[in-house]
This record gives sequence, structure tokens and C-alpha cells, in this order.
Amino acid sequence: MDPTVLQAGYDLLGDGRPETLWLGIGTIFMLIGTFYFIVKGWGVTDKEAREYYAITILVPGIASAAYLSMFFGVGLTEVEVVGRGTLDIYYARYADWLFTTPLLLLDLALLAKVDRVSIGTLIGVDALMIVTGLIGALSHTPLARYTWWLFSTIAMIVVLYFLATSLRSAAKERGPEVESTFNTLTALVLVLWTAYPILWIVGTEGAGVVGLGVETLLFMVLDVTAKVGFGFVLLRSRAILGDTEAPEPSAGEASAAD
Ligand SMILES: *C/C=C(C)/C=C/C=C(C)/C=C/C1=C(C)CCCC1(C)C
Repeated sequence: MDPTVLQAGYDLLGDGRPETLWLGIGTIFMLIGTFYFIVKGWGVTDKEAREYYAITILVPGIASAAYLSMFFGVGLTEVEVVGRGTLDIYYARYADWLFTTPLLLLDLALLAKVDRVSIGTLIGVDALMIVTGLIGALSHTPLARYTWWLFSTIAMIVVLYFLATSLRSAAKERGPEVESTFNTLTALVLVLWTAYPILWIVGTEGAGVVGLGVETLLFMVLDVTAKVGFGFVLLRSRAILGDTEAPEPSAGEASAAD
């Protein structure tokens, strides 16, 4: 590929947005992920596994809509920033993340089988992370932008800490299959999610060291891996199956088993 294409992308719609190449490729990957998970989940009858499929199919499904809208230039706005001029901000990302990051966390919370209060707290702090990141992206002074970035990053650290400590020990209680899948997915989340605030702060939203084309490419790679890659690891694991080997003894179940 010609180096200028790698630098900025290729203006597919001819409207002066070279990043449309990466947004178009992102849409295709998210659609492939969505349909792959649908086909894979088609004949699944296990009740618990079906829950994981429903959640995990929604994630790239929502992202494909967000990517397609950004591709066509919807969910894009201009923000005047003191000392930086006018920035192009794709705010549709935050709408995507506001729904998809809680769903990814819900998958992990279901694996760990934690209570509703823990799930609510985890998702609440995660939503705070996305909303404060959006406020930062729409702010007009560098000081405000960096302050919101810090707020959002602290919320992210709380989420990741919660995953690596209390959810991790809860997952361990559920046996080696769940423990190993949970740990693989959490390692993936720790690495990939940490890259988002770094890319934001070096990218056009922050210092502007990385241009919009490269930034859009890297966010696309992160988004595809954090959603489709995550789903691929989760849905191929036996950890998502209900505890069929040791059914809870309850009245009526003996006759239902015949
Ligand atoms: C599928 C999409 C995923 C997994 C998105 C994750 C996004 C983040 C972890 C974003 C974090 C941010 C900060 C911690 C600070 C700056 C603003 C954000 C929203 C990029």
C-alpha cells in the first residue's frame, strides 16, 4: 500500500474524509463478526449459553451501525478548541461505547456470577467513563479536555481494578473452565481498554501528535479486537454452558429429566 494511504486512509466518498477507508473496513469487520456469531449460535439450546450469545451478538451489531453512520459522516461534529483550531470529532463512537462496553462487562459479570449490586456498580462507573470522555471530546479549552480525560481515566482504572480483583476471585470459585476463560478475557480487556485513553490523548482529541487518519485506523483495530476478538474467545469456551454436570437439586427436576 502506498504510504500516504497508510498515513491518512482513502477518501471513499470523495467528501474530503480520508478516514472513510478505516470506517468502511470497520463496518465490514463488525458485520462479519455479528453474522459469524449469529450462525454459530443458531442451534445452541443451552439456556445459559443463549444469554451469552444474545449479549455478544449485540456488541458488534451495535458497533456496525455506529461505524456505518460514521462512514457516511453522521455522528461527526466540529469543535473549536483554543489554540488548536477546529477539530473533527466523531461523537458516534461514544454512543456505541455507552452500550457496548456495559454489554462486554455484563458477559464477564455473568461468568463470575456476581450479584446485581456489583453488576450495577461496574456498569455505572463504566458509563461514567464514557460520558466524561464525551464531555472532554466536546470541550473548548485544552485544560477542560485534559481534566475530563483524567476523570474518565480514573473511572476506567476503577472498572479494570474491579475486574482484576473481586470479579476475578468470584470467577475462580466457579471452577477451572470459567476461571481460565475469565482470566483470558480480562487480560484482553486490561490491555485493549488501556490503549483507548492513550490513543485519545496522543490523537486529535488530545495533543494531536497522531492525525485523524491513523487514529481512526487504530480505534478500528482496537474496537474490532475488543468486540469480535473478545466474542470469539468467549463463545468458543465451554465456560458459557450451564452447570449440567452438577444440577441443583430441586423439587420437580427429577421427573423433568426423563
Ligand atoms: C468496543 C469498545 C470498547 C471496548 C471501548 C472502550 C473504550 C474505552 C475504555 C474508553 C476510554 C476513555 C478514557 C479512559 C479516557 C478518554 C476517553 C475514552 C472514552 C477514550
